[in-house]
Amino acid sequence: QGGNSSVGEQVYPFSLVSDELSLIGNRLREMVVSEVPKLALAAEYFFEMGVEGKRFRPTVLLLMASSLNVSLPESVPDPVINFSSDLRTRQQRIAEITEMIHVASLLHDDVLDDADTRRGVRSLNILMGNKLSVLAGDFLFSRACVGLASVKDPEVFSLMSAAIEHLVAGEIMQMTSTSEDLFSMDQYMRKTYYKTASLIANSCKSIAILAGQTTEVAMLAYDYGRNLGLAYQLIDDVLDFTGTSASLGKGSLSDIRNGIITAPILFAIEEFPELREVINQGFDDPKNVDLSLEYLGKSRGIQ
Ligand code: GRG
Repeated sequence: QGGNSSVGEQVYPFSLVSDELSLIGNRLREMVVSEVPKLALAAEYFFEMGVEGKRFRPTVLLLMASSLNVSLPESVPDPVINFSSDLRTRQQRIAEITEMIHVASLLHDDVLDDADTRRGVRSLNILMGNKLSVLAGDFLFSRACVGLASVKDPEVFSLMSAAIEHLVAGEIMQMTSTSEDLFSMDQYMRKTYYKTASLIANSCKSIAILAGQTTEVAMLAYDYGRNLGLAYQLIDDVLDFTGTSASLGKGSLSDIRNGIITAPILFAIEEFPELREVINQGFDDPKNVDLSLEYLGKSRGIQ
């Protein structure tokens, strides 16, 4: 982030909106102020400098705003940042709220998965306990709702609310998958839409609606966000499979260790059909754990 927006031919998307991203970082820290000190401490944990994450969602949304707002009056000098300050401010709210919902879901996710690391540091559930982590996530959701109300657009409110519901649905799909679901690529894509892509799709659509774009353009923004979100989660799942603990900021192969079957595992099963049987038999038996890690290790060596 920061610095020149281009080096040679390459343009870094983050630097096109780096000033706005730091504004959003400040706003997020302001939005989680609470008179209950322990809650404020917990809620701001993943908004601190150094553990703020990649800010992928706000970056996409700000860039989407830049590309869609340009069809509004031509007199405005800088289409990237200073388009119409009121419109741009409302779109910044969407970027902040989206990031806040994302962080809230990470807090809950780490409790559900009993994760000990997040963003390369100790997860909040390890640091302050599961109960405080859940409550901090709830607090962030309620602050996100307050932010959403300030945007004053009922359609955007319902799109973003649906995205929150989809996060829950995706997580439940992941938790309650039958063996057939687990080994189905279709089901994997469905779960991935709910768990990851819906939030990006619906927030992109919200940016288009606020820009006053037609229903057709808003749907294109939605499709763009949906496809980007699906690709993002696929890459995240591949990295869990191919990365090392040091590069990931968490243990590698953590999905399979948690009983979660992702696309790369499905592809590994195509290569080693015996792996399906081993996974089916469960990881309670250390022999199965060793055997499946051996298959996965071979598969990882091939790609
Ligand atoms: C109570 C509304 C509510 C939700 C709870 C736990 C849960 C339901 C949903 C979790 C969904 C989840 C964890 C999806 C994973 C999405 C994902 C790709 C996370 C990693 O995103 P990055 O790489 O992370 O953008 P950083 O750390 O950079 O922000």
